[in-house]
Amino acid sequence: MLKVSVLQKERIKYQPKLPKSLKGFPKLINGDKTKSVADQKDIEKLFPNTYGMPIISFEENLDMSGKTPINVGVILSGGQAPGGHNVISGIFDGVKNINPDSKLYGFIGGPGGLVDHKYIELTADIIDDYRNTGGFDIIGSGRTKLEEDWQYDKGLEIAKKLGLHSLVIIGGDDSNTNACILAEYYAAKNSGLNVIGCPKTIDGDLKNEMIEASFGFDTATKVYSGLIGNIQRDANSAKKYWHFIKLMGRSASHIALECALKTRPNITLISEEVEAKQQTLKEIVEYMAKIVAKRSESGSNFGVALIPEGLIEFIPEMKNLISELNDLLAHNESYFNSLNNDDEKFQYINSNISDKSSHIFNTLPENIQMQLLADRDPHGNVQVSKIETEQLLVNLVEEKLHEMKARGEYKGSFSTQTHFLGYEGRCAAPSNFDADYCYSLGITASVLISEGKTGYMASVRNLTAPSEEWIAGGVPITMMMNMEKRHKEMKPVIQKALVELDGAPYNYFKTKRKEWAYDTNYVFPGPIQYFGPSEICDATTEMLKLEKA
Ligand code: FBP
Repeated sequence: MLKVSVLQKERIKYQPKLPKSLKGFPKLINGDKTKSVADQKDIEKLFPNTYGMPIISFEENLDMSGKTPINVGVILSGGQAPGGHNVISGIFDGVKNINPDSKLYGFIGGPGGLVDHKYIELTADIIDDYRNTGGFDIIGSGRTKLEEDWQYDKGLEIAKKLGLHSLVIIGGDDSNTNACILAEYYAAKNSGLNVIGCPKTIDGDLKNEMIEASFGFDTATKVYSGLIGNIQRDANSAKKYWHFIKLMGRSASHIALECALKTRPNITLISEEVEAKQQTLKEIVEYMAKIVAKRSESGSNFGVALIPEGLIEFIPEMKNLISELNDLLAHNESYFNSLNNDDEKFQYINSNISDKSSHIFNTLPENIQMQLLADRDPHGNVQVSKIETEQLLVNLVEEKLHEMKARGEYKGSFSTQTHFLGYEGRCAAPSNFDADYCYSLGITASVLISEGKTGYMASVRNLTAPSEEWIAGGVPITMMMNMEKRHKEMKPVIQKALVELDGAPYNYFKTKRKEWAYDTNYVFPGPIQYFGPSEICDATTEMLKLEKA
């Protein structure tokens, strides 16, 4: 039994608000046939059974008669994101509503639980303790990549044993790519096991025309912005530190951009812009040092800089280096790990990457070199959360300011603090928006399941309108796919949504950033509010508001 705080007790009673079409039992409306965002021929060939399906939307219809019980298995995949428990409670309530004899099983510890046959039946007693709570601890999560037939077959074995009609995979772009591959595999085998995906990730990079937001982004950015606001207030009170804050977001800079829009710090780096402008590390450092120096002219030897976690991979020279390291280590990781000491490891790296990358590698401080060589995630990516980009930038900006001082271009003082905001927000109690959105996604998934759909992602749109008017339905996952090179091979994957440099949120930020850099314009958003007026408690992200304006 979980220990429950007073807030949590009250929060458990919260009844998530649902769109009209999900009240009662929705009727399915088939839209137009779909095609993938790119590489249509390749994707169609790889997904003959699940390609081209229509978009589905729901309409109100209260007829619930004659529905047979359904058994469902659910998997939480990848990094935690606020609201996961509400997706699960939505699925649970949805399948029980369809028929009280329906059963929901949770696979333990992520996709690995499916392969290893580790599961629990989720009953009302369990579910009720987790409603509107943060975290994924109801069944745990994991990053095991499902990529081999024997894994899919082990999944089918347990699904048959439990009489499952459907699996729901709650995950980000990689996990939903997996869901799509599984759906195709099981459809090709005529196995009767369907697969539905749900869009999760605090990174906000699983989004497109039909998926307006991944869940967890709203809560996580509210938590980070509350903390950034507190740091800004401290900076503005003490007036003695520059705070360099790295923010999670493995690849895209959505989190940094959203937090900047909410808090107006002095500097926000946007990785996508760095890449588009082909900015070098040196240029980024010069840009930051210039702002530090300019603020010091008016006596402001303090400030706040936001640094997206994924930045390092977007700096062109670093991108090449990391990609070469990823390829090298993907095929030779065990040999590399068997080398005796750091000298041998550095020698091995230097003799197996290009001269240009080797040169860059050798200009980096040793701690960053080691972090770049640390274990890859199961998808073969460098773990950017472990790279101290914030400290690297502090050191380089400091060096630059020394040079400027020597030339008489800078007279201020530069004292720093570094922070990394990531894990602080991933398991926070979901905001009202995420609580409502996730519960709606869960109910949506249950309807798609009861209608025997496979290869679909649950979708809830029109998210800046009151929740009553949200539009629920399903989107074929193949529609979001394209072919990308992963470790020298072309693979079908869901296209990652990066910050759009011609999009409204970035454009608004661009018009404001100079003013925010030199003056002190901080906003202090404070903590998430769960109880109170709707305009405070139910509001969603600045990015969605700007995108939909
Ligand atoms: P998902 O894409 O799985 O949602 O995870 C995103 C993330 O939170 C990133 O922001 C971060 O880089 C990464 O997970 C950290 O992973 P881990 O939890 O394995 O340290």
